[in-house]
Amino acid sequence: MLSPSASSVVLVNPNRMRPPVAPIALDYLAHAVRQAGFQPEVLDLCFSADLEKDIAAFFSGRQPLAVGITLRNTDDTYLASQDFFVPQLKDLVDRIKAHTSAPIVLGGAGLSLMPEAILEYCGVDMGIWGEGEEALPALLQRLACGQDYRDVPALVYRDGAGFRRVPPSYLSLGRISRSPRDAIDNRRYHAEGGMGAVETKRGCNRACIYCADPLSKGRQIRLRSPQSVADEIEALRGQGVDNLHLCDSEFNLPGEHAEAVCLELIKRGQGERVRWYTYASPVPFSDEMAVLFKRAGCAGVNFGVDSAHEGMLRTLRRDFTAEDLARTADICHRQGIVFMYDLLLGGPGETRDSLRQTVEAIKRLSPDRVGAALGVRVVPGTRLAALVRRQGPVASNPNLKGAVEGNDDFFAPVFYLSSELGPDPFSYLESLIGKDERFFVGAKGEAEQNYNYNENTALVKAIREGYRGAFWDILRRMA
Ligand code: B12
Repeated sequence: MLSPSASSVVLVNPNRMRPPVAPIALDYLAHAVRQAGFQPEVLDLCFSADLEKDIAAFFSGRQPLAVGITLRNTDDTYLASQDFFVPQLKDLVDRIKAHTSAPIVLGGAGLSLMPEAILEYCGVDMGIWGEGEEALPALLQRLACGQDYRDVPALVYRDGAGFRRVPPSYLSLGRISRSPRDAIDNRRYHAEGGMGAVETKRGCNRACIYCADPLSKGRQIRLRSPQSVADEIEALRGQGVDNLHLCDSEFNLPGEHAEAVCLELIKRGQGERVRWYTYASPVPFSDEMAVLFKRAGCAGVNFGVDSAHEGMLRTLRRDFTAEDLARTADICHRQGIVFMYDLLLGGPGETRDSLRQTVEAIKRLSPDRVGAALGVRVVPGTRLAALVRRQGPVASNPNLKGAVEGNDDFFAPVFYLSSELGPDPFSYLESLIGKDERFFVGAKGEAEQNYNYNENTALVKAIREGYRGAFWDILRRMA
């Protein structure tokens, strides 16, 4: 029996979706645990051809202090595919347990949406809910000294028959030191996934009823300094990564921070050396901001607009109007910004009429691409989940699709699809889109115009052929 190494911690990436997306979380966490005096080792299973063999080989001769596993996505969030990843996670946990007795800790954006249910299902006793840079080292310190860890911020731990959550203390991002981005193979992810990743801030203070982000990143916006963002981009460029996707939920909230980051990139001449893509809100957006984006290297913006119907925007609690969508589209056209409008259709109160109005309005605004997702994943802890509960039992709710039987806590993928859309809303949406090739739909496998990035073989092939950039923009350029 090996004695545990008091300082080593294994960080595991189980995400095997294609195209591959770099597990930036492990680059950040490896740095944080190293700073705290521990020795991180990454077991990245993304490219593994034989899981069992690679896990066995990795743990042979190693007995770490703990094993941290990241769960980025609980499922692929599309009604058309409903691919649920938690069973795969359980399988991985079982395999790892067969090779090490080290305690397992789960974390990640997906885990944070329903930590207790996932821990229970996977047979794991500890998880970190939200950010890991302080919580994970704090937990490791307690484990290393054999001390009680039940007050570590953001810890979710088994307590008798159930679990308890310790409240998180959201990080001030100026306080944590910048990751050198050297723990994962960013070069390979760029070559096979077409882009790298960087964050400029965390948290979202908006009230969108369906959104999972505040559950994992908190409601308070915390900014990174533009200098540290630019330094990190330089570190990635040093690894050959010159196409990036920002990992902010929406880069231009707040607008001044986005502009400050752009100014720093422009000052350093990075605008000519890197191409980056981002999610953004249609408000605030201006000609001045668009010009800064472009000069700073922005190659495309995906605006999460959800709908162009005033009533639906209010129901979803978006804080902009259909008029704002028109204004932002005008600015993008005028300033030559390639942009996508991402729609989230079928939410509470959606009718055939509101759907038609949205599709018609969006066609008129003429974004370069449109994402049309029909069906809204109900995430526990959101206002949408509370609304669904008020509508009565899950299994007999006519507005729900997916795993509705015996799934009252929305653990397996369940989707809101307004019954007011009538029978076969997918065909109706298709008929509204018609032959307009700017529209993407969330589908499965090799379907045409598929912007589900789960086993998207068309994208994998394009990236192999040399395409780089955001997936939606690669699909656009391939057309
Ligand atoms: C940017 C983004 C994308 C970009 C990624 C670009 C890139 N190059 O990285 C693109 C567009 C490609 C994308 C695709 C998808 N995405 Co996405 N994406 C995001 C977004 C906005 C940021 C992700 C990110 O990297 N954050 C920054 C890192 C540092 O944060 P983090 O991973 O959460 O890690 C922190 C903590 O969670 C924690 N932590 C993480 N791991 C661990 C492990 C341990 C042991 C511990 C202790 C802690 C810990 O500490 C970390 C540092 O603080 C998130 C929402 C969000 N704000 O996080 C959605 C999000 C993760 N995506 C989501 C989804 C569904 C997808 C897709 C499945 C959609 C699809 N069907 O195509 C694909 C999956 C692709 C894949 N291969 O995994 C969902 C997942 C929801 C769910 N139910 O699980 C999210 C939460 C969005 C949402 N609100 O619904 N995405």
